[in-house]
Amino acid sequence: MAVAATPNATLPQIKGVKDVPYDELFVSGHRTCQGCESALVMRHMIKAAGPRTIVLGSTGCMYVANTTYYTTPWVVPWMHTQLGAAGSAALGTSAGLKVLMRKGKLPNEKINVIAFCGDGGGADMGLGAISATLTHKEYNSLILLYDNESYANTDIQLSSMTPYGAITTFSPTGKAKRLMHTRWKKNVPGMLAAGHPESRYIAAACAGYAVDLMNKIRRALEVGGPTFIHTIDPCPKGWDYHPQYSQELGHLAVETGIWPLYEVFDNKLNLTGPTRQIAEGRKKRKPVVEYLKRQGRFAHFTDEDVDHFQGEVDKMWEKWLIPGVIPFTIAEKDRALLRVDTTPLHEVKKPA
Ligand SMILES: Cc1ncc(C[n+]2csc(CCOP(=O)(O)OP(=O)(O)O)c2C)c(N)n1
Ligand code: SF4
Ligand SMILES: [Mg+2]
Repeated sequence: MAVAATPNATLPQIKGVKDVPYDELFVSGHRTCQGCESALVMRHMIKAAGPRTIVLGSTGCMYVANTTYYTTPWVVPWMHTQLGAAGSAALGTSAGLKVLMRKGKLPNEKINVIAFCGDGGGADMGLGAISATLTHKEYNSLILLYDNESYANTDIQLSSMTPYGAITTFSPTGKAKRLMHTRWKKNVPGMLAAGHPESRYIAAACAGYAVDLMNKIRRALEVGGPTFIHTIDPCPKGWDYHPQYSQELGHLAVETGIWPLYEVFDNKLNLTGPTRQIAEGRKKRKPVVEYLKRQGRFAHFTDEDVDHFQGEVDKMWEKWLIPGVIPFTIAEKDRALLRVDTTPLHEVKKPA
Protein backbone atom coordinates (compact mmCIF):
# COMPACT_ATOMS: atom_id res chain seq x y z
CA MET A 1 0.00 0.00 0.00
CA ALA A 2 1.43 3.34 -1.04
CA VAL A 3 0.68 6.46 0.94
CA ALA A 4 1.09 9.72 -0.96
CA ALA A 5 3.59 11.97 0.85
CA THR A 6 2.39 15.26 -0.55
CA PRO A 7 0.11 17.33 1.65
CA ASN A 8 -3.47 18.04 0.58
CA ALA A 9 -3.54 21.24 -1.35
CA THR A 10 -7.19 20.82 -2.16
CA LEU A 11 -9.72 18.05 -1.96
CA PRO A 12 -11.56 18.17 -5.29
CA GLN A 13 -14.99 16.61 -5.65
CA ILE A 14 -14.97 13.01 -6.87
CA LYS A 15 -16.86 12.63 -10.15
CA GLY A 16 -17.15 8.84 -10.19
CA VAL A 17 -15.61 5.67 -8.78
CA LYS A 18 -12.59 5.98 -11.10
CA ASP A 19 -11.72 9.19 -9.26
CA VAL A 20 -11.69 7.60 -5.81
CA PRO A 21 -8.16 7.60 -4.29
CA TYR A 22 -6.47 4.23 -4.46
CA ASP A 23 -4.64 4.62 -1.13
CA GLU A 24 -6.04 2.85 1.89
CA LEU A 25 -5.49 4.70 5.18
CA PHE A 26 -7.79 2.46 7.25
CA VAL A 27 -6.46 -1.04 6.63
CA SER A 28 -6.87 -4.58 7.93
CA GLY A 29 -6.07 -5.34 11.56
CA HIS A 30 -9.33 -4.29 13.11
CA ARG A 31 -11.90 -6.55 14.71
CA THR A 32 -15.23 -5.08 13.75
CA CYS A 33 -17.97 -7.57 12.82
CA GLN A 34 -18.25 -8.87 9.28
CA GLY A 35 -20.43 -6.47 7.31
CA CYS A 36 -19.88 -3.58 9.74
CA GLU A 37 -20.96 -0.47 7.86
CA SER A 38 -19.44 1.87 10.45
CA ALA A 39 -16.01 0.42 9.61
CA LEU A 40 -16.75 1.19 5.95
CA VAL A 41 -17.59 4.77 6.92
CA MET A 42 -14.16 5.03 8.56
CA ARG A 43 -12.50 3.67 5.42
CA HIS A 44 -14.33 6.06 3.10
CA MET A 45 -13.87 8.97 5.48
CA ILE A 46 -10.08 8.73 5.54
CA LYS A 47 -9.83 7.87 1.83
CA ALA A 48 -11.64 11.14 1.11
CA ALA A 49 -9.66 13.19 3.65
CA GLY A 50 -6.21 11.88 2.74
CA PRO A 51 -3.00 11.38 4.70
CA ARG A 52 -2.61 14.87 6.21
CA THR A 53 -5.37 14.16 8.69
CA ILE A 54 -5.60 13.59 12.43
CA VAL A 55 -8.48 11.33 13.49
CA LEU A 56 -9.95 11.45 16.98
CA GLY A 57 -12.52 8.92 18.10
CA SER A 58 -14.78 8.62 21.09
CA THR A 59 -15.36 5.33 22.90
CA GLY A 60 -17.55 2.82 21.05
CA CYS A 61 -17.18 0.08 18.44
CA MET A 62 -14.99 2.26 16.23
CA TYR A 63 -12.57 2.73 19.12
CA VAL A 64 -12.67 -0.62 20.87
CA ALA A 65 -12.76 -2.93 17.85
CA ASN A 66 -10.33 -0.75 15.91
CA THR A 67 -7.52 -0.31 18.37
CA THR A 68 -7.01 -3.47 20.33
CA TYR A 69 -3.72 -3.35 22.25
CA TYR A 70 -0.71 -3.02 19.91
CA THR A 71 -2.77 -3.16 16.71
CA THR A 72 -4.48 -0.45 14.71
CA PRO A 73 -5.90 -0.16 11.20
CA TRP A 74 -5.22 3.61 11.15
CA VAL A 75 -2.34 4.71 8.93
CA VAL A 76 -2.85 8.34 10.02
CA PRO A 77 -2.34 9.72 13.56
CA TRP A 78 -5.25 8.62 15.74
CA MET A 79 -6.29 9.42 19.29
CA HIS A 80 -9.02 8.06 21.54
CA THR A 81 -11.21 10.51 23.40
CA GLN A 82 -13.78 9.89 26.11
CA LEU A 83 -17.35 8.93 25.32
CA GLY A 84 -19.22 12.20 24.80
CA ALA A 85 -16.08 14.21 24.07
CA ALA A 86 -15.83 14.25 20.25
CA GLY A 87 -16.81 17.93 20.08
CA SER A 88 -14.28 18.96 22.73
CA ALA A 89 -11.52 16.85 21.16
CA ALA A 90 -12.17 18.37 17.72
CA LEU A 91 -12.08 21.93 19.02
CA GLY A 92 -9.06 21.38 21.29
CA THR A 93 -7.00 19.67 18.60
CA SER A 94 -7.82 22.31 16.02
CA ALA A 95 -6.97 25.11 18.47
CA GLY A 96 -3.74 23.33 19.47
CA LEU A 97 -2.60 22.97 15.87
CA LYS A 98 -3.34 26.65 15.24
CA VAL A 99 -1.21 27.75 18.21
CA LEU A 100 1.69 25.44 17.27
CA MET A 101 1.66 26.82 13.73
CA ARG A 102 1.43 30.43 14.94
CA LYS A 103 4.44 29.86 17.23
CA GLY A 104 6.39 28.27 14.37
CA LYS A 105 6.60 24.90 16.13
CA LEU A 106 4.81 23.24 13.23
CA PRO A 107 5.04 24.20 9.56
CA ASN A 108 2.04 26.20 8.49
CA GLU A 109 0.09 23.71 6.39
CA LYS A 110 -3.43 22.39 6.15
CA ILE A 111 -4.03 19.47 8.49
CA ASN A 112 -7.54 18.04 8.62
CA VAL A 113 -9.00 17.35 12.04
CA ILE A 114 -11.80 14.76 12.14
CA ALA A 115 -13.46 13.63 15.36
CA PHE A 116 -15.91 10.76 15.13
CA CYS A 117 -18.48 9.59 17.62
CA GLY A 118 -21.25 7.01 17.77
CA ASP A 119 -24.93 7.82 18.27
CA GLY A 120 -24.61 7.17 22.01
CA GLY A 121 -21.50 9.32 22.29
CA GLY A 122 -22.68 12.04 19.90
CA ALA A 123 -26.46 12.24 19.72
CA ASP A 124 -26.96 11.50 23.44
CA MET A 125 -23.97 12.12 25.70
CA GLY A 126 -21.89 14.54 23.66
CA LEU A 127 -24.49 16.68 21.92
CA GLY A 128 -23.65 19.75 24.02
CA ALA A 129 -19.95 19.60 23.16
CA ILE A 130 -20.73 19.16 19.45
CA SER A 131 -23.08 22.14 19.60
CA ALA A 132 -20.41 24.27 21.29
CA THR A 133 -17.79 23.31 18.68
CA LEU A 134 -20.17 24.23 15.85
CA THR A 135 -20.31 27.80 17.17
CA HIS A 136 -16.51 28.37 17.00
CA LYS A 137 -16.07 29.34 13.38
CA GLU A 138 -12.38 30.20 13.79
CA TYR A 139 -11.40 26.53 14.24
CA ASN A 140 -11.48 23.95 11.44
CA SER A 141 -12.79 20.50 12.22
CA LEU A 142 -15.22 17.87 11.03
CA ILE A 143 -17.31 15.89 13.49
CA LEU A 144 -18.61 12.65 12.00
CA LEU A 145 -21.41 10.89 13.85
CA TYR A 146 -21.59 7.23 12.79
CA ASP A 147 -25.05 6.04 13.71
CA ASN A 148 -25.57 2.31 14.19
CA GLU A 149 -28.72 3.14 16.17
CA SER A 150 -27.62 1.68 19.52
CA TYR A 151 -24.87 1.65 22.10
CA ALA A 152 -23.46 -1.25 20.10
CA ASN A 153 -20.11 -1.82 21.76
CA THR A 154 -21.64 -2.55 25.16
CA ASP A 155 -24.16 -5.00 23.64
CA ILE A 156 -26.82 -3.03 21.79
CA GLN A 157 -28.49 -0.77 24.31
CA LEU A 158 -31.18 1.68 23.22
CA SER A 159 -30.12 5.23 22.27
CA SER A 160 -32.11 8.27 21.17
CA MET A 161 -31.29 7.18 17.61
CA THR A 162 -32.83 3.71 17.94
CA PRO A 163 -35.84 3.59 15.61
CA TYR A 164 -39.42 3.30 16.82
CA GLY A 165 -40.26 -0.16 18.15
CA ALA A 166 -36.85 -1.75 17.55
CA ILE A 167 -35.61 -4.49 19.85
CA THR A 168 -32.45 -3.71 21.79
CA THR A 169 -31.16 -5.26 25.01
CA PHE A 170 -32.98 -2.42 26.80
CA SER A 171 -36.18 -2.78 24.77
CA PRO A 172 -36.96 -6.49 24.35
CA THR A 173 -40.35 -7.55 23.11
CA GLY A 174 -42.51 -9.48 25.57
CA LYS A 175 -45.97 -10.75 26.39
CA ALA A 176 -47.00 -7.75 28.47
CA LYS A 177 -45.56 -5.20 26.04
CA ARG A 178 -44.89 -5.93 22.39
CA LEU A 179 -43.16 -2.58 21.85
CA MET A 180 -40.95 -1.30 24.65
CA HIS A 181 -39.59 1.65 22.71
CA THR A 182 -42.16 4.02 21.25
CA ARG A 183 -40.23 7.29 20.73
CA TRP A 184 -39.43 8.57 17.24
CA LYS A 185 -35.74 8.90 16.34
CA LYS A 186 -34.12 12.23 17.19
CA ASN A 187 -33.39 14.41 14.18
CA VAL A 188 -29.75 15.35 14.82
CA PRO A 189 -28.48 16.79 11.49
CA GLY A 190 -31.70 18.82 11.05
CA MET A 191 -31.46 20.13 14.60
CA LEU A 192 -27.78 21.05 14.24
CA ALA A 193 -28.32 22.73 10.86
CA ALA A 194 -31.27 24.74 12.15
CA GLY A 195 -29.44 25.93 15.25
CA HIS A 196 -25.86 26.60 14.15
CA PRO A 197 -25.71 29.31 11.51
CA GLU A 198 -21.91 29.68 12.01
CA SER A 199 -21.30 26.16 10.72
CA ARG A 200 -20.93 26.27 6.96
CA TYR A 201 -21.53 22.59 6.33
CA ILE A 202 -23.86 20.00 7.89
CA ALA A 203 -24.90 16.83 6.04
CA ALA A 204 -26.66 13.47 6.29
CA ALA A 205 -25.05 10.57 4.39
CA CYS A 206 -24.86 6.79 4.01
CA ALA A 207 -21.88 4.58 3.11
CA GLY A 208 -24.13 2.74 0.63
CA TYR A 209 -23.70 5.87 -1.50
CA ALA A 210 -19.93 5.99 -1.15
CA VAL A 211 -19.12 8.75 -3.64
CA ASP A 212 -21.82 10.98 -2.18
CA LEU A 213 -20.39 10.34 1.31
CA MET A 214 -16.79 11.01 0.24
CA ASN A 215 -17.78 14.21 -1.53
CA LYS A 216 -19.60 15.40 1.57
CA ILE A 217 -16.51 14.70 3.66
CA ARG A 218 -14.34 16.63 1.21
CA ARG A 219 -16.75 19.56 1.05
CA ALA A 220 -16.87 19.74 4.85
CA LEU A 221 -13.06 19.77 5.07
CA GLU A 222 -12.68 22.25 2.22
CA VAL A 223 -15.13 24.89 3.47
CA GLY A 224 -13.39 25.07 6.85
CA GLY A 225 -14.71 26.10 10.23
CA PRO A 226 -16.62 23.55 12.30
CA THR A 227 -18.65 21.07 10.23
CA PHE A 228 -20.76 17.99 10.88
CA ILE A 229 -21.77 14.83 9.00
CA HIS A 230 -24.18 12.16 10.23
CA THR A 231 -24.15 8.70 8.62
CA ILE A 232 -26.69 5.89 8.98
CA ASP A 233 -24.76 2.64 9.43
CA PRO A 234 -26.41 -0.79 9.16
CA CYS A 235 -25.01 -3.02 11.95
CA PRO A 236 -25.55 -6.78 11.42
CA LYS A 237 -25.22 -7.54 15.12
CA GLY A 238 -27.55 -4.87 16.45
CA TRP A 239 -30.07 -4.91 13.59
CA ASP A 240 -30.01 -8.70 13.31
CA TYR A 241 -29.51 -9.60 9.65
CA HIS A 242 -26.93 -11.47 7.60
CA PRO A 243 -23.75 -9.35 7.11
CA GLN A 244 -23.99 -9.61 3.32
CA TYR A 245 -26.98 -7.24 3.30
CA SER A 246 -25.42 -4.15 4.88
CA GLN A 247 -25.19 -2.15 1.66
CA GLU A 248 -28.69 -3.15 0.62
CA LEU A 249 -30.13 -2.04 3.97
CA GLY A 250 -28.35 1.31 3.68
CA HIS A 251 -29.95 1.76 0.26
CA LEU A 252 -33.37 0.78 1.62
CA ALA A 253 -33.09 3.26 4.52
CA VAL A 254 -32.72 6.00 1.89
CA GLU A 255 -35.14 4.62 -0.73
CA THR A 256 -37.96 4.24 1.80
CA GLY A 257 -37.44 7.89 2.83
CA ILE A 258 -36.55 6.95 6.41
CA TRP A 259 -33.07 8.47 6.03
CA PRO A 260 -33.00 11.46 3.66
CA LEU A 261 -29.63 12.39 2.14
CA TYR A 262 -28.90 16.10 2.15
CA GLU A 263 -26.39 18.81 2.88
CA VAL A 264 -26.82 22.30 4.28
CA PHE A 265 -24.02 24.37 2.73
CA ASP A 266 -23.80 28.02 3.78
CA ASN A 267 -27.34 27.65 5.15
CA LYS A 268 -28.70 26.43 1.81
CA LEU A 269 -30.29 22.99 1.64
CA ASN A 270 -29.36 20.61 -1.15
CA LEU A 271 -30.98 17.17 -1.36
CA THR A 272 -28.65 14.52 -2.78
CA GLY A 273 -28.76 11.03 -4.34
CA PRO A 274 -32.05 9.10 -4.37
CA THR A 275 -33.56 11.57 -1.88
CA ARG A 276 -33.40 14.24 -4.56
CA GLN A 277 -34.89 11.86 -7.14
CA ILE A 278 -37.78 11.03 -4.79
CA ALA A 279 -38.43 14.71 -4.02
CA GLU A 280 -38.44 15.54 -7.72
CA GLY A 281 -40.89 12.74 -8.44
CA ARG A 282 -38.36 10.81 -10.56
CA LYS A 283 -38.29 7.88 -8.13
CA LYS A 284 -41.03 6.39 -5.98
CA ARG A 285 -40.51 6.13 -2.26
CA LYS A 286 -40.46 2.40 -1.34
CA PRO A 287 -42.78 1.17 1.43
CA VAL A 288 -41.00 0.99 4.80
CA VAL A 289 -42.02 -2.66 5.22
CA GLU A 290 -39.35 -3.55 2.61
CA TYR A 291 -36.74 -2.23 5.05
CA LEU A 292 -38.34 -3.38 8.31
CA LYS A 293 -38.99 -7.00 7.30
CA ARG A 294 -35.29 -7.54 6.54
CA GLN A 295 -34.21 -7.02 10.15
CA GLY A 296 -34.68 -9.21 13.21
CA ARG A 297 -35.04 -6.16 15.46
CA PHE A 298 -38.45 -5.52 13.85
CA ALA A 299 -39.53 -9.20 13.58
CA HIS A 300 -42.18 -8.72 16.29
CA PHE A 301 -43.93 -5.91 14.32
CA THR A 302 -47.61 -6.43 13.55
CA ASP A 303 -49.30 -4.83 10.52
CA GLU A 304 -50.46 -2.06 12.84
CA ASP A 305 -46.85 -1.29 13.88
CA VAL A 306 -45.74 -1.19 10.24
CA ASP A 307 -48.62 1.16 9.41
CA HIS A 308 -47.67 3.46 12.25
CA PHE A 309 -44.04 3.54 11.07
CA GLN A 310 -45.14 4.23 7.49
CA GLY A 311 -47.48 6.99 8.68
CA GLU A 312 -44.65 8.76 10.54
CA VAL A 313 -42.36 8.58 7.50
CA ASP A 314 -45.18 9.88 5.27
CA LYS A 315 -45.60 12.78 7.70
CA MET A 316 -41.87 13.57 7.37
CA TRP A 317 -42.30 13.82 3.61
CA GLU A 318 -45.73 15.35 3.30
CA LYS A 319 -46.16 17.60 6.32
CA TRP A 320 -42.72 18.79 7.44
CA LEU A 321 -41.70 22.26 6.34
CA ILE A 322 -38.58 20.79 4.75
CA PRO A 323 -39.23 17.08 4.02
CA GLY A 324 -37.19 14.88 6.31
CA VAL A 325 -35.17 17.80 7.62
CA ILE A 326 -37.20 20.40 9.53
CA PRO A 327 -40.25 19.02 11.36
CA PHE A 328 -42.30 22.21 11.49
CA THR A 329 -45.70 22.52 9.93
CA ILE A 330 -47.26 25.93 9.37
CA ALA A 331 -50.68 26.89 10.67
CA GLU A 332 -53.00 27.64 7.74
CA LYS A 333 -53.77 31.14 9.05
CA ASP A 334 -50.04 32.02 9.18
CA ARG A 335 -49.06 30.77 5.74
CA ALA A 336 -49.37 34.17 4.14
CA LEU A 337 -47.34 35.82 6.92
CA LEU A 338 -44.31 33.57 6.54
CA ARG A 339 -42.05 33.80 3.56
CA VAL A 340 -42.11 30.10 2.78
CA ASP A 341 -43.23 28.10 -0.18
CA THR A 342 -44.59 24.76 0.97
CA THR A 343 -45.24 23.35 -2.49
CA PRO A 344 -43.65 19.88 -2.67
CA LEU A 345 -40.59 19.89 -4.93
CA HIS A 346 -42.16 17.55 -7.48
CA GLU A 347 -45.12 19.92 -7.89
CA VAL A 348 -42.95 22.99 -8.55
CA LYS A 349 -43.23 23.90 -12.25
CA LYS A 350 -39.83 23.85 -13.93
CA PRO A 351 -38.94 27.00 -15.91
CA ALA A 352 -39.65 26.48 -19.63
C1 LIG B 1 -18.64 7.88 30.40
C2 LIG B 1 -18.77 6.47 29.90
N1 LIG B 1 -19.92 5.79 30.12
C3 LIG B 1 -20.05 4.53 29.66
C4 LIG B 1 -19.03 3.93 28.98
C5 LIG B 1 -19.18 2.50 28.47
N2 LIG B 1 -19.29 2.47 27.03
C6 LIG B 1 -18.24 2.23 26.22
S1 LIG B 1 -18.62 2.18 24.61
C7 LIG B 1 -20.24 2.47 24.94
C8 LIG B 1 -21.24 2.50 23.81
C9 LIG B 1 -21.16 3.75 22.99
O1 LIG B 1 -22.20 3.77 22.04
P1 LIG B 1 -22.06 4.61 20.70
O2 LIG B 1 -21.50 5.94 21.00
O3 LIG B 1 -23.35 4.56 20.00
O4 LIG B 1 -20.94 3.82 19.88
P2 LIG B 1 -21.04 2.30 19.34
O5 LIG B 1 -20.56 1.42 20.45
O6 LIG B 1 -22.45 2.05 18.99
O7 LIG B 1 -20.14 2.26 18.17
C10 LIG B 1 -20.47 2.61 26.31
C11 LIG B 1 -21.77 2.85 26.96
C12 LIG B 1 -17.83 4.68 28.79
N3 LIG B 1 -16.79 4.18 28.12
N4 LIG B 1 -17.75 5.94 29.25
S1 SF4 C 1 -21.64 -4.32 16.68
FE1 SF4 C 1 -22.28 -3.24 14.81
S2 SF4 C 1 -21.13 -1.30 14.80
FE2 SF4 C 1 -20.15 -2.67 16.30
S3 SF4 C 1 -18.48 -3.65 15.15
FE3 SF4 C 1 -20.30 -5.00 15.04
S4 SF4 C 1 -21.38 -4.40 13.12
FE4 SF4 C 1 -19.92 -2.76 13.65
MG1 LIG D 1 -23.95 3.39 18.37
